[in-house]
Amino acid sequence: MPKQKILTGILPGLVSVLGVALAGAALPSVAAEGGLVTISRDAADLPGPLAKGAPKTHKITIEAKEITADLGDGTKYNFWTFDGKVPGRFLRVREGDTVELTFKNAPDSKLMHSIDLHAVTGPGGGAVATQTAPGQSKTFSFKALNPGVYVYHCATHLIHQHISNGMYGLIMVEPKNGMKKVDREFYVMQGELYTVEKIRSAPKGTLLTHSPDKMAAEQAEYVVFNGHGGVAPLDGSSLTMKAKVGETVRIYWGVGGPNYTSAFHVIGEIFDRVYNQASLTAPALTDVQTTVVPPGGATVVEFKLDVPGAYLLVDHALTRLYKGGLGILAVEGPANPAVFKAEQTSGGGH
Ligand SMILES: [Cu+2]
Repeated sequence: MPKQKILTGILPGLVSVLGVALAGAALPSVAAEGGLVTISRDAADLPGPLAKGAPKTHKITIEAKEITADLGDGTKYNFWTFDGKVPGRFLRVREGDTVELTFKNAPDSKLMHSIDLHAVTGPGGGAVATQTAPGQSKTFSFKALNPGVYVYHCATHLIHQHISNGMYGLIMVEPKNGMKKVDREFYVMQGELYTVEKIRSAPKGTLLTHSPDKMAAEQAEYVVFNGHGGVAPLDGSSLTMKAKVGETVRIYWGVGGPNYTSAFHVIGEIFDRVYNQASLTAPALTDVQTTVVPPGGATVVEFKLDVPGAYLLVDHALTRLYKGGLGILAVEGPANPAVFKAEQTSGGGH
């Protein structure tokens, strides 16, 4: 089908198309096409809450890896990653714990890399201690003094390029008494890619090229969630999550950026609680539609699922939806006509 026909036929009805397509079990896959490696981290890939107890020391090793991978729309990109995934893994420690962090840079890397964790109290957040050449490693330790959910990122010149290319993640410092239990937790981070090629203009299989000029102008071609730059049904897949009616979900939402502030919103839901700016010690906001998350910042939101269907995670600066910024929370379970009642509409016929 000609690209223009797809755009005019599907884009205006994207939400309804997805709503129909995802009511059943057939979800778009996050797996890359053609066997090419995907760096997109599954949004359900994070450790559970920590057991309570005396302060501990966590020995953590993180390795910088430069990987060519599928972008989620059939094109390829040279990602720079922590441990081969975007975002880097969700680190979880407790207030008062000590972290002994060994930072490695893979032998086949072309560049220096490092790590700056916003949970660190100390120069550079660790970046001054971890500027690491390919094949080398550095170790430093820090005490997690302040509870919260913090961004970490590479802080090697050009920092914004290292972040854009995928070097960001979240570290949670749980409050001493932990958080209230929820049924499911998800981990999503928003980022931007600056490519010479316009989005959806290059043939499948093309290795895209980073554009320093577009990065300097803050004109991203792609807005990615967990490094995934595809929008189902335009590109065949999106970042997907699954849950059930009756469950309460918590989403840790961080922005690597490097430049765009996110207006985080879930289409069809209302956040029952927002831990604004990822502060876990201030009282949570209640009943929030959209919450603002700056680059290098995070939020934590919770909501109960009352009605089955597909709920779209977006940056409500909605131009970015069409640049790849889409997550789909597919909720299965019995209909709940007391809360929502509608005739199923055809997604394609509008
Ligand atoms: Cu780096």
